[in-house]
Amino acid sequence: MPPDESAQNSVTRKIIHIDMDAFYAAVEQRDFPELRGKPVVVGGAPDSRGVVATCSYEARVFGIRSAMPASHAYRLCPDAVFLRPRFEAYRAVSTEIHAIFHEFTDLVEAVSLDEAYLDVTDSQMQQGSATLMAKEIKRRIREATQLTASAGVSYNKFLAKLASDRNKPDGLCLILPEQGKEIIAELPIGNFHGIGKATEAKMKALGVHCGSDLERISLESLIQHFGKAGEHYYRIARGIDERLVNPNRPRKSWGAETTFQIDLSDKDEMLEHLVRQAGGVLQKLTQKGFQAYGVTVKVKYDNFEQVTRMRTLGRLMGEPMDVSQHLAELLDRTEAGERKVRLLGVSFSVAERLQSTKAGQLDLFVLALRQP
Ligand code: DCP
Ligand code: MG
Repeated sequence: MPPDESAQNSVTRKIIHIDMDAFYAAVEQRDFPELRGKPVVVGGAPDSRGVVATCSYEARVFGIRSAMPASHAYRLCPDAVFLRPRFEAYRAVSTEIHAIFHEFTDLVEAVSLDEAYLDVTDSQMQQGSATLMAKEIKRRIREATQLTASAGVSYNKFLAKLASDRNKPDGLCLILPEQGKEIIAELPIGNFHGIGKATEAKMKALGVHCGSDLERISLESLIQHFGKAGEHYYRIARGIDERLVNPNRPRKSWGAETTFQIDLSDKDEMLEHLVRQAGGVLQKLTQKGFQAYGVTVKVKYDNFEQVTRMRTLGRLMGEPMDVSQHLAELLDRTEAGERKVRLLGVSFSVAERLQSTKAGQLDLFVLALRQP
């Protein structure tokens, strides 16, 4: 499914990159406490032709690294504990952390078991602060898995990834738009994500040793030497990376929520707000050609207690319907009004994409909603 471009095309996006620390090794140290504080190498046996998948930070002190032959790792640290991977355990953790990511946004791109990008530009969690969201994600990961993750926060994927690597382990690093270019200028060319050994050598032959060298090379020259990738390098050198966060799973619901500065106590005001929110969401999802079949209202009371009420909408196409009536009924099934409300949210569960020929009919539907 194509990513949600409307959310991602804004000039300043908020991207979080999350990467677990020494992932396989950390899971082993969690599950076998006697391994904690020790050099642990996960991968092939030291007397085999296998390689190191990863190792604990205690093992990294000896110079052991991912992808190194296990026999070499053994020579560097004979006292290390060598373990075969237990993929089941790693997959279970991966499932847990991805569930956490999806609480913050639907725009989650899993890169591997332990790594993902999140586009939180439109997320209302943590008052919309990406840094606070990253902090909260780390906290929840630790709470759920007893493992640490590092987080990078920035305005594009390249810099978010760079940031997550900066303060490992258990790090949190923010790269602001005004800092991006300077950080890239000083970055050794071999540390650019996506530039492997071969490209690094080629870059150095062109006199490019760091980001500022790269910025001096013309676009034509970069394309001449690196083909299409040259364009990407040209932009990256300038802190520009417009790659979208590509959600791996199609999103199953579209929603919006707002935390109010001052808790609401007037029910009419709450309903008005819900109708407005629903209008915005429905417009977006119909533009994308999705059909809503269910609506959920979320209410958080002033004591942070939260309830959701949902109902199905039935067939929508071709028959403009008054969603505000549904919203009113759902709100009636909560204690909103009797109790003060600090947050209201509305979301729609969506079905498959519609044929483009049906789009006109859906416009009618949105119109009906906007004028309850
Ligand atoms: N992995 C692998 N082979 C590699 C690199 C990684 O099998 N060449 C596996 C083992 C890692 C996991 O993928 O635990 C995640 O890879 P990372 O590059 O994120 O490395 P770690 O999480 O182990 O360490 P770091 O703290 O540097 O992220
Ligand atoms: Mg990792």
